[in-house]
Amino acid sequence: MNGADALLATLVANDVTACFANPGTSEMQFVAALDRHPAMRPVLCLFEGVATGAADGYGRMADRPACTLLHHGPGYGNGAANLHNARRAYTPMVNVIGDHATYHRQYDAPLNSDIAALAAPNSLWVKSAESPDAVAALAAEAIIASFGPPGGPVSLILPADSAWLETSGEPVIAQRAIRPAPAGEAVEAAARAIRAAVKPVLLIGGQACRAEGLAQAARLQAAGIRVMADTFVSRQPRGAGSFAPARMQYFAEMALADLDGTDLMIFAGTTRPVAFFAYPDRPSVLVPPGCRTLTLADRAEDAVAALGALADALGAPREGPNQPLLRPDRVPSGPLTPQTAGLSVARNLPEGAIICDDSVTSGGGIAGPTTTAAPHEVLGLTGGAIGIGLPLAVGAAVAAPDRKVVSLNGDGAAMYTLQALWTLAREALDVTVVVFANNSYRILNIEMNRTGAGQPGSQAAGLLSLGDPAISWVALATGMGVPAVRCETAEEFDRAFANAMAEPGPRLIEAAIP
Ligand SMILES: Cc1ncc(C[n+]2csc(CCOP(=O)(O)OP(=O)(O)O)c2C)c(N)n1
Ligand SMILES: [Mg+2]
Repeated sequence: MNGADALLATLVANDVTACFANPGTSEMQFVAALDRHPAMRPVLCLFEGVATGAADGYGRMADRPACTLLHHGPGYGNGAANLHNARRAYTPMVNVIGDHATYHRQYDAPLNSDIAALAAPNSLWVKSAESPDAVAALAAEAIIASFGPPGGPVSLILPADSAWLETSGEPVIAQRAIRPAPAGEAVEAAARAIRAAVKPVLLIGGQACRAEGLAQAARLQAAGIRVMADTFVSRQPRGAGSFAPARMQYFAEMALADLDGTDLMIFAGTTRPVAFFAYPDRPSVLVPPGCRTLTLADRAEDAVAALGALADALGAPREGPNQPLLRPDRVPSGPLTPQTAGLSVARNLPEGAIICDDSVTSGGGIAGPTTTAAPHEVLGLTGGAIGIGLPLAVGAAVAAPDRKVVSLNGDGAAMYTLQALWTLAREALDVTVVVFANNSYRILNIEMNRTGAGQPGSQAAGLLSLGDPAISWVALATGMGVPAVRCETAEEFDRAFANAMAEPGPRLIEAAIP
């Protein structure tokens, strides 16, 4: 048994059984050891941003970490944007980063870098296994750290000699920490504050937006408290049978207008909301002036228990409002827009589907009608780094092979990590990819105006347009083995989407929207 075996044995013993990998020479021992540990499923990703985003999607759906296999600092660096997103989704994930043999580092060979420094900002925990005997215990430590609570990515650096040298020893089992229940005073204080408030709002995020949290939050809504969810949520049930909280608006002035008159904001599983960006003369903090704020449960605490206790304390009904099943009964017609596409998604989405949302300005068209679609779940962009919609879908489909996965992407967003299409085909994953092809970074055209940067001239407009040359998503997808169709009308999209929902396997729909 060598160090790589020790690592795989401990990962598998702790139920870490998926590895999204892009290997190099320093990882050859790990790759070879995969043959001796068949319980680990290796998934080749042709760019590290795909591997890290896939591990995020897997972790969100499985509630336990996948691992990645990354090559030195540069491999890690390529995966950093989606690790940033995963950190802000609090997703458990174990990055295994191959490094030079310990004695080789001193020679500063081309791939030498300060991996620990690179990994630190997006890792809850970073350590290097400096000997093969250290590997198993550190792997268990890494897994524990990734669970938090709240969870997040961790990074285990594996020098090549620690992987190839012999070691003995059993796999180490990690004990997962549980979320502490919030203090009784927090619940009592929240109940008191709500009784005294005129217009209280409960803001939920993270764990509070999962099914159990939503059910408790719905009880509070039934008791007269307005419940809102964070703008971007890691994983949230939606559709028939789920409580649909209002959402914090994206733009600061709209958020504050929506909150007008609110005199109390209580946070569960999240913190005080802030604007996504600063704009000249616009506020950063999305709490109305004079409004009191109070934390019921922070991100590490058991927000579900806290919401339940608060609902009990306020004598809320046992059950709150749930969404009905109301599917659009007619095929939408006319030009294809995000709105007509949303109707088609709502009509055809199967029960249990998982939507991976990186659809930027097209998202609003889908969100509305799907609130009464068949029950499904949505994985959102928690860290603002676009290019997650395709990788998330890879990981979600590996974690939940019996569920249909739908990946919704802006054309700009999809171009960051389009290599994921190849992995979808290679692994025959049941994923339908929609690319909203408006040939534009549309949101940035809106932001150009909002930031007061002025009207774009031809140079500036060129940086916001994807139209010249136009990207053929059908060519890109078929070139990587994914069957694809382009739709230009609402009817065409409805048919293509219905077909994709009816058949298993990867599909891409290029939605040509104006
Ligand atoms: C990693 C990363 N790089 C750049 C950006 C800045 N950015 C935000 S939205 C956007 C363009 C989105 O375009 P697209 O996906 O086509 O959506 P659309 O606005 O057209 O709906 C860019 C480049 C970002 N958020 N993340
Ligand atoms: Mg676009």
